[in-house]
Amino acid sequence: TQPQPWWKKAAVYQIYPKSFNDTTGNGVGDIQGITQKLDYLNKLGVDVIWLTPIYESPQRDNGYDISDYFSIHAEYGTMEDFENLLSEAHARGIKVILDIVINHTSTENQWFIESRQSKDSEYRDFYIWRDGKPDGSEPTNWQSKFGGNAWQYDEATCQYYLHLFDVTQADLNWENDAVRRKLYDMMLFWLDKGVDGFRLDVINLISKDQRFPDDDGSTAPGDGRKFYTDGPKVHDYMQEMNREVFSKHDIMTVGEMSSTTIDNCIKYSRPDRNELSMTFNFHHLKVDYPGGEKWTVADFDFQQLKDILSTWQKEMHDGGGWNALFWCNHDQPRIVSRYGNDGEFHKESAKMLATTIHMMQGTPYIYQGEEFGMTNPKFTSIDEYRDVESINMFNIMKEQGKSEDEILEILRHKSRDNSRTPVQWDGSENAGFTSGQPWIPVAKNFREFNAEDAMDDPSSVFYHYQKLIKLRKEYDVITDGDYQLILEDDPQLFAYVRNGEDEKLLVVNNFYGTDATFTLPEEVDVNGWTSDILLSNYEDTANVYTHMNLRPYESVVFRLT
Ligand code: TEU
Repeated sequence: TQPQPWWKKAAVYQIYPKSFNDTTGNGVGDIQGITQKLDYLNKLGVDVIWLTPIYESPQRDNGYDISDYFSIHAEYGTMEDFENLLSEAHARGIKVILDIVINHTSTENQWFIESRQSKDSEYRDFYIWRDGKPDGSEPTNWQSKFGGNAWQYDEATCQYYLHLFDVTQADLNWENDAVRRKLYDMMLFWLDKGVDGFRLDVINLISKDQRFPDDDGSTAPGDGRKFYTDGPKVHDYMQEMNREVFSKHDIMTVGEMSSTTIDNCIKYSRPDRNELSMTFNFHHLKVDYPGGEKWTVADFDFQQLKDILSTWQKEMHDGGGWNALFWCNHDQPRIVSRYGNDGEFHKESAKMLATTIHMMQGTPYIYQGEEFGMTNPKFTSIDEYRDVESINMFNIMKEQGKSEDEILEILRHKSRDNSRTPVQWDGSENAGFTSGQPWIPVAKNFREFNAEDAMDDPSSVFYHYQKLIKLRKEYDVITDGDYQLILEDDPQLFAYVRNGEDEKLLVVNNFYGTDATFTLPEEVDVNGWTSDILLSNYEDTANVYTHMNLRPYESVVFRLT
């Protein structure tokens, strides 16, 4: 049998450099700021750090709009700073993976600048150019994910280019061999420097249906997703990329999969298909989108959450795929403010949520600040927002006739900026993030929740994450066991069993701020087994796994042998 790949027992920490740690006083985080915090990350126990894009970029979408794949964005530092970070991380046994954005580039990228100049440019076919419809309107009715039509007319050549995201993020033409070759060479350049893998941005959108049809609107008006999500050639491209790039190094790769399916994720991540190590999907983070609508305020649907996570656990396991496990990233509101409680039960609920996801099968990801329970900032004015999507949606909702108060309430729950406020390192000015003016306001609760206080408190959320990371290394059942949801219909409990060779884990989580009772169902056959408590978020949880009275947000992990 093959040895297990190292990333199956790893925990990954996501860094959004802009908001992580500023050493120069310009209000923007930087690479040296990351290097300074490596000891902190080492203490947490993470094995890998993932940096969201650090390449040269006009920063319309905070680096997801790359203008030069081969250089470092000047505000973040220099190539030397990056090489130094890499060697300092490696010296501590921490691997570094880069975010690679290859569905699109910035329109300031040299390739696009040349492409737009003339129809004869040698770079013309690097992007997706089309004539308008006979009446001059856009080639298709597809909507951009950031609002508005996904095609932009360009006067120089009287054609439209496709941009699934912002108008400054032009989609690359993956049908063109030369594009793919250039991108593979670029990835090899970073691997040669010693990076340990990639997070691939919206990688399941790269293959477009070349007929470019209009969407009939059956899912949502102008929803073009079915014509480019997990598109016709995407698995061929992944296999080619694996052959040309990944297979040459011992690395991990994680694909960000927008609106994907389990079948596709099994294909992307099953080892014998030689595509990716694992996949991110977002279905469990859409259970507060009633009728698929993100831009509205709604409670999360707890039954749906259990159902989605459990289905993915089971089917990815049975199909031989591998999940990335996560609650938070730079596009999602903070989980403790969302499915937890950021008031009275902050600590309990933050720990409970962590346990729920970390005891599942897959590789867990922790987003900066999550490890001590950072919350949504609850901004009260549009002037505090920076995100291009939030600002676009603010304007669109205003045009639709919503009141400003209503829109601000929606943004307080749904904006991507909820997770992009500076990391709260301590209780000093600007939360210790910068000595200057932060590029986005610091959340007002930084004196209440910060890393320094968490480090000083043995019962903090930080040490709970530290334990979870350690448990994964100690107990193979976390990595290998199968998954069984129990008490499926319980309105308050998310309970499951992980079945290993000769050990089991019983994980019981109360998702609400009121008491709940748990009775072990008969289907879990553990007669005569003994139990240990591996982890709990209350100090005095009794070691009785057959029947329990759970307190608000109580969460317990029993190991049965
Ligand atoms: O996000 C892709 C994506 O589909 C989303 O999570 C998106 O942000 C969301 O649907 C908007 O509501 C990735 C990056 O993570 C994101 O930050 C970038 O803006 C986007 O790709 C474009 O590169």
